[in-house]
Amino acid sequence: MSLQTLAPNAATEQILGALQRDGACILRDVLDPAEVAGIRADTEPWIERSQTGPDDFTGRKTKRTGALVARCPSCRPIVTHPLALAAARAFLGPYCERIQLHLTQTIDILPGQKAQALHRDRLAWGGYLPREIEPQLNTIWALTEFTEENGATHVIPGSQHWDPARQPDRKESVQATMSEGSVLLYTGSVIHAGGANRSPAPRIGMNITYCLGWLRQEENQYLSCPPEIARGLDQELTDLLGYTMGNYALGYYAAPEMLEGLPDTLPPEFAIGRSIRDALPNSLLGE
Ligand SMILES: O=C(O)CCC(=O)C(=O)O
Ligand SMILES: [Fe+2]
Repeated sequence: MSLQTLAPNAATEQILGALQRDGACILRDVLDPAEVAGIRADTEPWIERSQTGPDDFTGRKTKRTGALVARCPSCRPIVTHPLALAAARAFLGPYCERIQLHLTQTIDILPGQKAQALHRDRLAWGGYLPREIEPQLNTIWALTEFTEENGATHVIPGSQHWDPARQPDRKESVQATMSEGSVLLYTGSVIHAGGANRSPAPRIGMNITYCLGWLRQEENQYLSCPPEIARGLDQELTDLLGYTMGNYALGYYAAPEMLEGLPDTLPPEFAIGRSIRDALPNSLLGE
């Protein structure tokens, strides 16, 4: 068994087919070396200052670094990468009106780190979501090559379809080996884990994940990228962060004071400096 590796110009339907069958697939060589180098340079000082994990799951020899939208401008086009967004919108579209950004995190697996416990990422929401709902689609961008020795992600193809009681065995997994600049796509339901790093150098991946617009985000995006920073970013990105309505009724806030002639509840765009006219639907503006 192995994961499908697709070309960067793969059609969304092809990606969706692979995700439905295996729960994961690789898109090879999506970023060019200059883009990877830019992200490495931007993230390096933050990774440098990050602590290793406090437990076995996060990894005592693994550094995790978040808030990448606010901290590292070169990560922003990756969050809105058309390939990843098209896949996420197609995969999650049946369950929501809007998708949102769930997590931004570099995962720097240092030499000597043991393999992570196999898991499903949807456990972030506990066991409350019905199985028929796919809540999450993940990307992990290879900022170094991913090899069997340095801890390429383990994935158990097809495990998203398993009976929840079935226990996974690492022997059933394959490793997502891939070149620098490639990306692994995997669902919130497929069983996977970070690998052991038996090499002398770090394995660095950038985990950018998306979820249904009506769920709570793993990384609090309003605190990680507050309005002062968000107001300078592109709308596609701020929509993903959550500075927009999740649907007609989801995500408004009460303005600090009544504004002449307009309702005192506002869509979140207003907090990042978009005009009321841009932020409110025409029906409320009487147009
Ligand atoms: O680092 C990896 O390859 C995967 C990490 C992971 O699955 C997680 O931390 O949830
Ligand atoms: Fe995971």
